[in-house]
Amino acid sequence: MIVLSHCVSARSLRPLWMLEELGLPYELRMLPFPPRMHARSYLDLNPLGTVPLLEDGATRMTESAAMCHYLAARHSPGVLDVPVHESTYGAYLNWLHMSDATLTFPQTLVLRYTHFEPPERQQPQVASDYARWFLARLRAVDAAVQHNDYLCAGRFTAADVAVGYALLLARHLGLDAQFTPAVAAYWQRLQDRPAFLRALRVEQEAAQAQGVDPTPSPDLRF
Ligand SMILES: N[C@@H](CCC(=O)N[C@@H](CS)C(=O)NCC(=O)O)C(=O)O
Repeated sequence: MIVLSHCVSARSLRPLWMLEELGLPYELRMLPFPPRMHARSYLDLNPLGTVPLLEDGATRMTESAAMCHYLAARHSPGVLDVPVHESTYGAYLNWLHMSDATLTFPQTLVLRYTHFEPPERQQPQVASDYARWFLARLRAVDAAVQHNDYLCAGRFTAADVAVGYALLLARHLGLDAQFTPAVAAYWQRLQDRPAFLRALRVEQEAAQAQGVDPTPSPDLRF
């Protein structure tokens, strides 16, 4: 049984959404955000204190985009996964890595320096610079979905889940109003997916059932 440690609407939504797309059985372990402050015992499992943590037998992973790759390759070869022999394999890997290294990364600076730091440590200049950085990097997504429903391979893949989370985070940061029409339409296609909607419902129900604050972690203010 796969066990996923998750905070509401954190990057761990990527593997949760994948699990729902794949219809796999899993256990969802909800944590208050940030776990390093509110669930100290979690550090025994993941010394980084970050979510997600995915445990699958002896496999332990702490990178959300890698989990999308892993779950697609293991459980959906040639469907949510793009195999090595397909011509768009390189593009697929590029999107998976870009999703966190290029798209989510600048947003975490916006989040931190506008919402998570106390007022005296907030950095409006850093936040606005990295919001602009993020929106500029979205040009790659805009170009890819101008004439295609999904990012690569002519179908919905794990890369769309990984990049889709960056678009969800942008919504929490109020940056979605600046999406281009093509990116906005792509984001709407992702949000309409039954598995995406199930993932959002499941995390709320699990938070309530496990006594964890159901507020999406990007909406928390410290
Ligand atoms: N690159 C990692 C980043 C993981 C990460 O930083 N997760 C955030 C939530 S989105 C977290 O757990 N933050 C809590 C902390 O830094 O203490 C991934 O994509 O999974």
